Amino acid sequence: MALDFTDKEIYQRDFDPRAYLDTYYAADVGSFVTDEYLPFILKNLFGTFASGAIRGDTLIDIGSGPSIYQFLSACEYFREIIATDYTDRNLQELEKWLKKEPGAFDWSSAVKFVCELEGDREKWTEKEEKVRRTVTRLLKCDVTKSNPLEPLTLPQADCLLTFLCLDAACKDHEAFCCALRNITSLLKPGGYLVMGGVLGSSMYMVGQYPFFSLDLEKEFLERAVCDAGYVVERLEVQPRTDLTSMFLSDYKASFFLLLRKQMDMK
Ligand code: U7H
Repeated sequence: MALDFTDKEIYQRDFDPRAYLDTYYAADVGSFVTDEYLPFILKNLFGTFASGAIRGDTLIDIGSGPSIYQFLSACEYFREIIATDYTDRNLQELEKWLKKEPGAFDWSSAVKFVCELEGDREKWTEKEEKVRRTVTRLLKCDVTKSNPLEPLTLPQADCLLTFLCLDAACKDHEAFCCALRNITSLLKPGGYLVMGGVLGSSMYMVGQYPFFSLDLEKEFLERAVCDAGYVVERLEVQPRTDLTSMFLSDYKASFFLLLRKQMDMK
C-alpha cells in the first residue's frame, strides 16, 4: 500500500538529520555506501567537474539536507557555494560540520574516496578545509515556491546542484515539474543543473518514521527536464544490486543527470 505524501511540516518536526546520516552515510555500513548510491554519485560528480566544462562564480545546491558529499568535487571549480534546505535541523547539522563543532558527522570516508579519485587520498584534510571555505551561505529554501529562496532574491547562479530533493518534496509528477521550473528560475541561461537521486522509490525509513518518495521512472525524468528547457548532456543509471537494505527503502536504481539550461530560457 503506497505511503501518503510527507508534508513539509512533518519534515520540519520529525526528520532527524543525524538518524538519516547514520543510516545512509555511515562509513562502510551506511545503506547508500554499501549499495553503491554514494560511490556512483561521487564518481559522476568528479568526472563532471574534472572535465573542466563546468566552472564559474556561484553554485547553489537545492535541498542539501544534512549532506556535504555533493560539494567535494564542485568546491574546486566555484568561488562560492550556497547550501539550502527546508528544515532548520538539516541546516544546523550542516553548520555543525562546516564549523567543526563537537559531534559533527564524520564524512572523512567520502572525503578520502574523492581525494583518491583526484589522485591523492592523503589530501583529505585540505579537502575538508576547502569545502568549509567555499560553502559560505546556508539559506532556507522551499522548491514549491516560484522563488524557492524567498524572501531573498539572488542573482541567477552559474550552476545548480540537487540530489534526492525533488522526489521527497513533490507529491506527484505535476508538482515535480512545477518544482523543476521553480529552481530553474535560479539558474543563468546556458548554466548547468546537476541532478541525482533514485528511481523506483516509494518510501525510505529514518528512525521509526517512513518518508514518502515520488516513484521516478527514467522516461518521465527525460521528458520533464526537456519540457523545463534543458538539454540532457549526460544521463547515467546504475541498477541497485545489493538488496540487503530493502527494508530501509525500496528504490531500484540510482541516476545522475547533467543538464544545460537553453540560452533562450529566461
Ligand atoms: C533527501 C532527504 C532530505 O534531506 C528536505 C527533501 C530532501 C532526506 C533522501 C531520500 C532517500 C533516502 C533513502 C532511499 C531515497 C520537504 C524540501 C526541500 C526543499 C521543500 N531532503 C531535505 N527536503 O529527503 N532524501 N530524499 C530521498 C527520497 C531513497 C524537503 C519540503 C522536504 C522541501 N523544498
